[in-house]
Amino acid sequence: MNNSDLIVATLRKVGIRQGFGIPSGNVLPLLDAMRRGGIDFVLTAHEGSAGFAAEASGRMTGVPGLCIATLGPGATNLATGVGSAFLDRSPLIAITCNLNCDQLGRRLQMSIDHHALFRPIAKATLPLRPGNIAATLTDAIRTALSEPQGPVHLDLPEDVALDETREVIPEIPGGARLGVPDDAVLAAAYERLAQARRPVAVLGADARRMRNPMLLRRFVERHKIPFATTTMAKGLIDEDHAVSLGCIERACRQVQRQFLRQADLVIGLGYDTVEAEYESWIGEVPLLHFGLEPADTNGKVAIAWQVIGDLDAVIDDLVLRPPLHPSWRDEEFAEHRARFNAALRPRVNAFAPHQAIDAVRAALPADGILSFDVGAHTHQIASQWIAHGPRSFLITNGWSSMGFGLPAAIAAKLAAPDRPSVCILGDGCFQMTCGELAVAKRIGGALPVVVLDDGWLSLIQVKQARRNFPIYGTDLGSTKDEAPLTHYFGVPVIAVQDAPSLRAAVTQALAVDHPVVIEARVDGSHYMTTVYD
Ligand SMILES: Cc1ncc(C[n+]2csc(CCOP(=O)(O)OP(=O)(O)O)c2C)c(N)n1
Ligand SMILES: [Mg+2]
Repeated sequence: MNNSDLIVATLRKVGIRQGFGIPSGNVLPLLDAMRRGGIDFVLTAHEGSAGFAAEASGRMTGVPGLCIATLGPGATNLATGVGSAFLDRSPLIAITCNLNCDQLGRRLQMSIDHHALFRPIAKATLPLRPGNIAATLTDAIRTALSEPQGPVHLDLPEDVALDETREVIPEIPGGARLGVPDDAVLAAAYERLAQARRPVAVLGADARRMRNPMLLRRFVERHKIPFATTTMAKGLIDEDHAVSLGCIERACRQVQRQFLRQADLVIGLGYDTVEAEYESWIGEVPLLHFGLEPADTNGKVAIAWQVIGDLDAVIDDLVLRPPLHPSWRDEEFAEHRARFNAALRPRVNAFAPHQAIDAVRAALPADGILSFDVGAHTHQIASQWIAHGPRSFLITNGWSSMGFGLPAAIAAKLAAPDRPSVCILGDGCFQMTCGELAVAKRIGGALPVVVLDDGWLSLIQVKQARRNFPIYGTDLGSTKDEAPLTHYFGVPVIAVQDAPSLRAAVTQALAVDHPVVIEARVDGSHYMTTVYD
């Protein structure tokens, strides 16, 4: 057995089934060990996508995602995806392959200091060296899975990859969870909660880490507390719930802020400020923060109490305490939702993004997975989409990088092949990652890829207009009057100009065994009012 075999056997024992990446000569020993050792290598079009796919895989499965790249430019490309796992807190192992040990640090083709590159965007960056492979992998896995979870980078010189080893496959560590807070801390939190007449819960990204997200639902139901979510926490409680308020800090955010500021207590549940800092929306309302880390604020937020610890244990404690009786009227939530939904769907004269998003939602079954990308469409989707369950709504909001949507959809297909999956991309994001369609085709299975073709980097164009900058450098070029392509890399294309055709196209594309690009030619004018209200 060589060190590559040891690495593959160990990662397989962790539960890793795929690694995403692009090979080079230096990667070949590891690639061949993957072939022999039962970890599929998924060749992507760009290493950034490999990182995003691995990140999404980590989120979907709870097992660290794996991505692989060559040195230098492979590593810098990969870094974009690794950064996503860092700010969005997903377990991930990123391996860069390298020159031989005696060449490291010299001025040689493609060679840079990988550890310096990954240090700011990984929880750890570790060299793999002979005799120390099993211990380094154990350390990496434990670190990636310990709260807050995140990426670990490993550097593998080619001679190390090829060296024979007598090391044995190690026992696989779990991640360290946070402790359970003292009774007194939990009791004080409940007491503070019991004083509130109009409490609102806001679920955040770290609540996704709960082993039992049903506790969140039990909490809001037992104490009759309405809940909103951040973008990444959508679906942890079915948003069709009677006390659901929807997503905050996205399209029509002012409607949400107005409601939240009527509260007399905000309860942050797994709230991670990387998605939206508290001070941007909380106003004067006091905060009761339950998190994996203390709330990061600008010092002006009225923090009533904080509880840091294992979220399952903390919320279970709140669920077991006597029910509270806030003074909300039941109708207030439905009234608010109606107001929010109406604001998100202004009257339009042409096929609009909000109509397209509703059409896709209508075509995707409730248990389906939506992956999408970064732009004005993200804001609209986050506010408008109804997410019914955990792990059904894949987006990056901490890292917020264009290019996430399509690789995430590919990873979701691999992680949950039986669940229907749809991907929505802005046309700018599509231009950045359309090569990944070839990957989706190789993998097979239905994957409607809906491109919201509005001809603009709309989010940036809207910002230009709102901030009185001339419109410049944001025009992608309209394709409205051109016949659509018949295929990208063998993936067929359907062009649609209205909501019923889009819904029908998605339904049709969900029934075949290959990806389909659905070009939705939309007019994004309403973003000007919905995205920046
Ligand atoms: C890697 C990266 N580069 C730039 C940005 C800044 N940015 C955010 S949204 C956006 C425009 C995206 O355009 P498109 O995909 O067409 O979506 P739209 O805004 O039109 O919905 C840009 C350039 C980013 N978030 N990530
Ligand atoms: Mg666009």
